[in-house]
Amino acid sequence: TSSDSVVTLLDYGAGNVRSVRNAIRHLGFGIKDVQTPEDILNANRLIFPGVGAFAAAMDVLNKTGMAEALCAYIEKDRPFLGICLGLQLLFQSSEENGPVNGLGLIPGVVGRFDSSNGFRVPQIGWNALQITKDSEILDDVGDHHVYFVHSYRAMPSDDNKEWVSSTCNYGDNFIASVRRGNVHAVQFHPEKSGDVGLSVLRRFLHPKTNIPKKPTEGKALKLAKRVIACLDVRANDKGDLVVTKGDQYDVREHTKENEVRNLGKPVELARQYYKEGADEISFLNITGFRDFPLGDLPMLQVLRLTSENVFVPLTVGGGIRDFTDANGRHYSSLEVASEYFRSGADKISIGSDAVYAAEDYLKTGVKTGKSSLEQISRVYGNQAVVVSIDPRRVYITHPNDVEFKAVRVTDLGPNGEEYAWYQCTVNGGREGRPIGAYELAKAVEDLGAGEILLNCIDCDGQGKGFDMDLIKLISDAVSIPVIASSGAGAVEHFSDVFRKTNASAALAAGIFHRKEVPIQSVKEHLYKEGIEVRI
Ligand code: 1PR
Repeated sequence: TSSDSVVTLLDYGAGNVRSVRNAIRHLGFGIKDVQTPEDILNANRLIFPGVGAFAAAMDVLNKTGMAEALCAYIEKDRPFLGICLGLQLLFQSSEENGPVNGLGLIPGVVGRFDSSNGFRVPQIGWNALQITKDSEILDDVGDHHVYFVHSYRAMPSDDNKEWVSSTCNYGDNFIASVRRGNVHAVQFHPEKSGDVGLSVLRRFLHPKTNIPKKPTEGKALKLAKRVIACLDVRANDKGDLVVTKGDQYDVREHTKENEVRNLGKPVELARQYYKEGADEISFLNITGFRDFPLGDLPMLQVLRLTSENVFVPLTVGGGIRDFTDANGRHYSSLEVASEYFRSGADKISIGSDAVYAAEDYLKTGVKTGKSSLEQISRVYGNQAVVVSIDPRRVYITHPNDVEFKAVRVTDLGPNGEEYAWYQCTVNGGREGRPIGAYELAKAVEDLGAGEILLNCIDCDGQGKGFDMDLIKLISDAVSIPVIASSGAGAVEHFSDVFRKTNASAALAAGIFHRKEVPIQSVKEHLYKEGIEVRI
């Protein structure tokens, strides 16, 4: 490789930059990792994908002498691309666990989004840019959505207007990208923004080639509702990892052999859904509660292979908890999660273990900081931690019959009951717990969850639509994003859930696997209905 086709990457080891690496390689470039400050000064082209928390990142940069080298490199107008925290660190300071000083190259303070005006924090999802000056690398973005995931943002002002190249609206009008000469930085994730994102990286890597602009259909205006494809994964009886799908969580065929239903191969299906326009892919290792996930190397391999050419966010769940193996070796849930992140996951999802953590928290009122949820969100940020809830509907005649939050149901119960509460379960729906979905959702938000994946055992695989009563209850109760799941059977179910509830995303499995309703049709339907989606 000639030095022209090598890009220098500043990875200080705080999180998953695997997807940035994969995207660079996908575009035909080699990678040289920064080991010393001199590597920064000698770079031809430098990419800085900031991950983790602002203070921790500045600490590393200061201690290693990289902060000084970065400032010198940027002051010399050398080709630079900062991503996410890699944009924020260019500013004077941040309020994240602070105030903490940044590199001080751009005037302004990075502050937290205000959730009091009804916007959910973190901002997770595909949003639109207002391009304020020519930035070259954004030439293909135009009217398309790009993927953001963050709780902090920098604001445009008179002092930094010479830098700002685009803004984005999410309650506030915040800085989405900056550019001065050869120095670029973006708040969104080009490596997770599909084809449009890859073109941002391509234009940075090949600045002088005249790549024609891509035509755009539709116009991105605001945060889009996400459509997520979910792959429930487990080993079948032969030991092969397959995508399966249950009816109310029962994944076995009702035949004499009683085999695990096999709907395809995880890596292939994920790729296909990415190409068809899925905004995100989730893998749920549905037997992770009993099999230790790090013993389950195939799942890590699935993530590694998928992230090589799927450039939208990947979530993985199943079995994230502390574990002691047969040899007495103890693994913390944080180690398990770290292994998932290193293998290409952007978010991890916790089911059973979050239920136990919430039960303890509600009992004692004390945040111990020791639960998986708390530990992982402290290290990787709230936006990286999803809590998956698996509730089952329990009908009651009167809301005061239980100590948990009940709702008046749209469809009466089998004995004419007018109310129901939603009982949380663990171990793939096998065991009911003394906590409701409402109580759980509020508790895990307190404990640091950044998003909720809301399933419903009654609706799973039924194709009769989402449980609106449940989704409304939960999406109104918390201020983090809620993903509606279970029961999608037709495109109208998606428009329904977005009209009638405050869900930020809708997830489906069966209809995609059985090719009954392609993702593209869901998107087209939502678009026609005037619901903002990424086309
Ligand atoms: O408890 O941390 O080990 O996590 C286990 C994870 O596996 C949880 O997220 C739990 O939801 C999931 N899980 C466990 N057992 C099953 C099962 O089906 N037997 N799958 C299971 C749950 C529901 C969704 C499904 C939607 C949409 N999955 O994944 O994809 O209901 O389906 P549909 O569109 O076909 O209706 P832990």
